[in-house]
Amino acid sequence: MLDTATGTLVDPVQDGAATLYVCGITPYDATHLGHAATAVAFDLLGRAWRDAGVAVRFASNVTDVDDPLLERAAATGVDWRALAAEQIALYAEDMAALQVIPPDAYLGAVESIPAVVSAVEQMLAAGTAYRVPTADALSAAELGDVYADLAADDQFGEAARLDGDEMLALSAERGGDPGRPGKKGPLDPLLWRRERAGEPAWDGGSLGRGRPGWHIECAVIALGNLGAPLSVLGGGSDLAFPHHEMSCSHARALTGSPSSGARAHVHAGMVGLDGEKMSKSRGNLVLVSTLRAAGVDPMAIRLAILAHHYRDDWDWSDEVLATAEARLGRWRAALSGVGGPAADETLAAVRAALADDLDAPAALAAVDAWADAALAGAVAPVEGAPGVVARALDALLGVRL
Ligand code: 5CA
Ligand code: ZN
Repeated sequence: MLDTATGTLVDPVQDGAATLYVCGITPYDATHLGHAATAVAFDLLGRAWRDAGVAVRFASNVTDVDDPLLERAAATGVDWRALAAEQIALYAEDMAALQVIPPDAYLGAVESIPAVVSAVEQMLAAGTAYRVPTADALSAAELGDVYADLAADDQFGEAARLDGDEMLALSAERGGDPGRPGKKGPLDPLLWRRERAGEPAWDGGSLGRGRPGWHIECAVIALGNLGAPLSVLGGGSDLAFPHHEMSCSHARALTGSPSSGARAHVHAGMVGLDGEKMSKSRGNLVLVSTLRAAGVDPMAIRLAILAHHYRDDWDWSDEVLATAEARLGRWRAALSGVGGPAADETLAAVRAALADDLDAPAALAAVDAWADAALAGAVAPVEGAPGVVARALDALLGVRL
C-alpha cells in the first residue's frame, strides 16, 4: 500500500494479521459516489488480504453527532436523530447493494461517549489536554471545553507533512477553530464541547455535560476495537489533515507510545462531478440510492468505481457509468457459457494487480481479456472455467454477476 505519510509503499501486514480502520460517514446526504468509492477501495483491500490468508479485523465509525449533522438537521427542520437514523439505514442498504463487506466493529460517536469521556479525562490528568473556559456553558462554566495540547506531541505533523499555513487553512476549512480565543495553539483540536443552549449533550462525568470532538471519536473507537498501532488507517484524502493527523496524535497521547498511530496511512482519491469535489457542502451529489432507484445495477456502479485507481481523483459522469454497464454486459455474456478459456492465468493476473497497491483497473483489464477470449470462442473451452472466474470476481473484486 502507498503510505501517504511517507510517500512509500509499505506492507502493513504483520504475522499474518492486519487491522483496518476506515472513517465512515457523517449521516446526511449519504451515500454519494465519493462515499461509495472510498468504501469500495477499502473493501477491496480487505478482500485482497483475506484472499492472501491474512486475518483481518476491520472497524469503522459513524459520526452520528457533530456540527455538520446538527446544522443540516436545523436547516431542514428535522430532528437530528431522525436524520441520522434514516441516513445510516440508507448507507447500510447501499453498502449491501455494492457488496461492501460490513465491519467487524461498527460504532457510533454517541454510543462511544463513555469511552471518549474516559479518554479525555485521562489526557487531562496526563497534561496532554487542557480546558478553555466557555461563556455560555449551561452549568459549571468553569469546567470549560477541553482541547488537546499538540505541543505535548513531538510527532505531530509527521503524517500529513504540511507547512504551518497549510495546516491552519485546512483546520479552518475542515471543522477546526484556529481562531478560538484561549487555546494554547491555534491547531489544538476540540476533545469535549460543553453543553450549549439548543445543542444535544450527554453526561461527561468530571468534564461536565457536553458532546465529543470529532478526532477523538475515531481515536477511541480505533484503539478500543483494534488496538494500536493500526495496520491501515483509511479514508478519503480529505481526511489526511487534520482528521487523521489529530486522531493519531490522540492515540499517541492515550497509549503513551510513539508508534501507536498507523503503519500505513491510506487515502482514497476524491470523486468529483464536472471538475469539482463531490461534497455535501457543495451539493453536487450523485447518490447511489438515486441510481439504484432509477434501475442502475449496483454491480455497474461498483465496476464504475473499480475502473479508477483508488488513489486517483476522478469525476463521475454518465459516460463512466455507461462504460461500466457495457463491461458488465460483456462479462455476463462471457460467463454464461458452461465452458470458457482457462481461468488460471486470469486469476493470477487479478491477484497480481490487487497486490500492486490495489490496481483495480489492471484487474478489470485482465478480466476483460478473458471475456474477450470467451466471446471470440477462439480457444478450446475448459468446462467449468466461467464458474471459476465468476466466483473469483465475487470474492476478489466484490462483483457478483
Ligand atoms: N465521519 C467523517 C469521518 S470520521 C466523514 O468524513 N464523513 S463523510 O460523510 O464526510 O465522509 C465519509 C467517508 O467518505 C470519509 O472516508 C471521506 O473521506 C469519504 N469521502 C467524502 N467525500 C468524498 C469524495 N468526494 N470522494 C471520495 N471520498 C469521499
Ligand atoms: Zn474518522
